[in-house]
Amino acid sequence: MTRTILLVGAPVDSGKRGAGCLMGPDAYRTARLPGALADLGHEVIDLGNVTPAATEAEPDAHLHALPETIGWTRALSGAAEAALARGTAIFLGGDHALSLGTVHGAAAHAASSGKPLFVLWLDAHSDFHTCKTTDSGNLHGTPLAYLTGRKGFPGFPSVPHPIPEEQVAIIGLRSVDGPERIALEASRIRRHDMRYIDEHGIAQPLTAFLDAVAAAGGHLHVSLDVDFLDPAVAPAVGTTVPGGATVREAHLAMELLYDSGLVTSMDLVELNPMLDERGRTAQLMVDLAASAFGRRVFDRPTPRIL
Ligand code: B3U
Ligand code: MN
Ligand code: MN
Repeated sequence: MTRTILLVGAPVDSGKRGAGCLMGPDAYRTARLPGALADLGHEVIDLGNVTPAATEAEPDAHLHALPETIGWTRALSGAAEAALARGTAIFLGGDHALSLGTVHGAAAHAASSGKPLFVLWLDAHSDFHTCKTTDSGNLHGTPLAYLTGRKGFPGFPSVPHPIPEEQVAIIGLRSVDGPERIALEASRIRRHDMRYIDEHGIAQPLTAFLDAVAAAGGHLHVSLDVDFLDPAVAPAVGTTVPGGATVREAHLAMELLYDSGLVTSMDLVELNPMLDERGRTAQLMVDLAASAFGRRVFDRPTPRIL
């Protein structure tokens, strides 16, 4: 199935302290993401980079770059909603704080289409802190709490379309802080740590989630954090955690996503080109995005594994 794919640059670097993610969108362009998608037959439209909205918000002593992140959230929500009205959107990050905005906009788009929005979070971390529980003060650790409608985000845009918890799946977990664990365990969020993947493979939890999306007739937003991958194959990220997904596990996940035909938007987040080795992480992320949009060795669907 060929699509119209909108590329939206989101050079967000305010979600944590170490700079560099602002170079991500250009790294993806340099690694030929637009060409790779066009080679698959898609119409690719690069909308350029978004800039943060002006905001009156006051800085906060504990939360790093709060006003800037609120400005990004506003701008990216609008940009996401506008892009989704035209086709499938891929957001080129930028750190994971960008999802505060992109998923906010995707939720608005889904609501106006009368469809439920499902969110797949591929990440070492659960990003389930509120502004009150984060120890680091780094807002890239908060989007899933905001988007599911948890309280504790003063100054941020309101969340008129919170994602119901059972419509969220996190896969790849291996670094979860205490308050996040307590909140997750009290939630209906589907969550799979690396041990689960070691025991069952990645296809089983992903296929189960995709079946739920299909049964509900939902839209699917995928948020792919570079640190979902093992740092040995994807070093260009500030928050490396050993024991991540292999290249093959990640490609299989992307191939299953393509086969499902359900993906309506995707974030590529946390790539820090300053930390890369000869562009290998950027290239791997581009290759994964290509798999998610139809690149394959043989033209056949992956057999069901469940
Ligand atoms: N949970 C920690 C670490 C973290 C979350 N997301 C990333 N790192 N990338 C925190 O700072 O909230
Ligand atoms: Mn993340
Ligand atoms: Mn992460």
